[in-house]
Amino acid sequence: MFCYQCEQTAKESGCTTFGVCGKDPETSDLQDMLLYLTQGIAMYESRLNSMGSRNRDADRFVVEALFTTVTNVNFDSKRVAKLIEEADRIKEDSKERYIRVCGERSIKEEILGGPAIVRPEKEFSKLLKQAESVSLDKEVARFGEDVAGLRHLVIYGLKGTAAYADHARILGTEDEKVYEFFNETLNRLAMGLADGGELTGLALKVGEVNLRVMEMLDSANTGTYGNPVPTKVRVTPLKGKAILVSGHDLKDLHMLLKQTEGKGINVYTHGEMLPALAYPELKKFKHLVGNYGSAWQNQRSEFDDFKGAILMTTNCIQKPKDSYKGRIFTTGLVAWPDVVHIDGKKDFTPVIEAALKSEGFSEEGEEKYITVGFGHNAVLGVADKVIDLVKQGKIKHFFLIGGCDGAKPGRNYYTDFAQKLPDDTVILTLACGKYRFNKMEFGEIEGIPRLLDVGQCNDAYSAIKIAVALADAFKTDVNSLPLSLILSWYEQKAVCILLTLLHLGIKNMRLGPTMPAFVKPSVYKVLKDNFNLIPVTTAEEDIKAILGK
Ligand code: SF4
Ligand code: SF3
Repeated sequence: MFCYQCEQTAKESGCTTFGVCGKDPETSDLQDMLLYLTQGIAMYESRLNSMGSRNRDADRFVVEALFTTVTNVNFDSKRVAKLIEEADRIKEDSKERYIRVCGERSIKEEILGGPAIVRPEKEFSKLLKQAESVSLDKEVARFGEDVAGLRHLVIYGLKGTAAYADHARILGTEDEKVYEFFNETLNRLAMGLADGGELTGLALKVGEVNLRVMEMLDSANTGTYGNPVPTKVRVTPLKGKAILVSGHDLKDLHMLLKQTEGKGINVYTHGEMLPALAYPELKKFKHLVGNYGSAWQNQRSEFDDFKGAILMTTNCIQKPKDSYKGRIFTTGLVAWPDVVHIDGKKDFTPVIEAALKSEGFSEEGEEKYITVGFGHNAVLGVADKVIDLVKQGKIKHFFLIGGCDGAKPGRNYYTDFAQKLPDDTVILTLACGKYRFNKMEFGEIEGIPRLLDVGQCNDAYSAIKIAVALADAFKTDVNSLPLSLILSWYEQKAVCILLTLLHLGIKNMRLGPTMPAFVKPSVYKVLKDNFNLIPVTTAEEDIKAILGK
């Protein structure tokens, strides 16, 4: 196995014997095999697309396959092996279509090799050997570290974008151009693209397409569930039976809320599901009572303590403890071996039964609340007031402190940073990294809360809209605003968001807790020279460097 796609990677260079995330070598290699076959599908589909022929099933499969290989999504080698079978079937279909369409148009078909012609072995042990032969370290051997690193930057960015495209698709929003981009990009990589300049351009293009995808997801979420509104959210449990819903998929939560209505079960959000509590069509369910726990890396103790059933809708899942293995469930693309997976029509009866069988909370926790729901609509609704406060010097600086959370000790940086900021600054935050400080008291500036929770990681789109609106109001550009971006990354969604911000030309961002292992020094130099992307140091030093005090 070889995997260095996340921040947690072993020795900051790569997991080679077992994933720090819990991914075993078998699953890791099979995921690389799935990625390889997906490139094969894309090789045919990109050619078909340029001839005006499309196949939505193949397009959707490409996106789902990429999302499956994101960190902390699928740990189940058997499920990945099934996807490999499906990939093979789709690829052979695409190939047939390619030959047929070329024939119909009297176009000479290209003789394709590599991923386009590989057929997965039928016998599992042989398949594993075959998968090993296409694991991503082979690219390092073939292209050298720097070029392979750039190719992987593109692939990991695509994986993140695929996750958002899949969420948007689930709510009925798709874009042909986006699918074409996935096909074309995977094709270029499969054809051996090795030019550093072109790869850098392609990485920024991933950022551009990701912006479009986040916009699609934003309109899918707000179009279906309404615009988030500032909402006081309880963060301690209520007495009674309970279900905890984690991950990013709002539709799963909505379906579960409908299925649990009137059943005497309280539903709580966990991790990245917290922003769901601010959507009008979700918060109207009285039994959606609040948030429990914090970010994904604390789940093993928090799920252990939770007195009900748990539903994982997407990443990030960790190896379940035996104490709750019988009451945790997965759905969608997230999976863990031997954990009950709910698919098809999403009948959540097993989750409901497990909740009713569990003891539930015997008493109420001490009342505690936080406020969420500051998406672009809510913040831009008070834009005039915010602009006035800036003009009067009452708000001196904005900080976007956002991104993924993780397990490493260095992540206290983000808590320190938020805590040490002067009172005349406003913090925008998003994604699960916010749990480092979202239960702290920051107060208000003339009625505007100093801490504004913009939403999930994909709501980076909201943050961008807010920044652009502020820049417009001050007749300047985003880089000239009194705004600093302090980002934390962990998995590949953070990679595509970073690429979006770079595509927008945003400079002077600070990134931590460490630089990605696949961003090699030569690539980092390009990012430093062109965008002044800076690694985080200490909260004191960085605040001083930004504010001069
Ligand atoms: Fe290692 Fe991260 Fe890959 Fe898991 S996803 S195997 S922790 S690099
Ligand atoms: Fe967190 Fe996994 Fe990235 Fe959506 S839940 S941000 S790490």
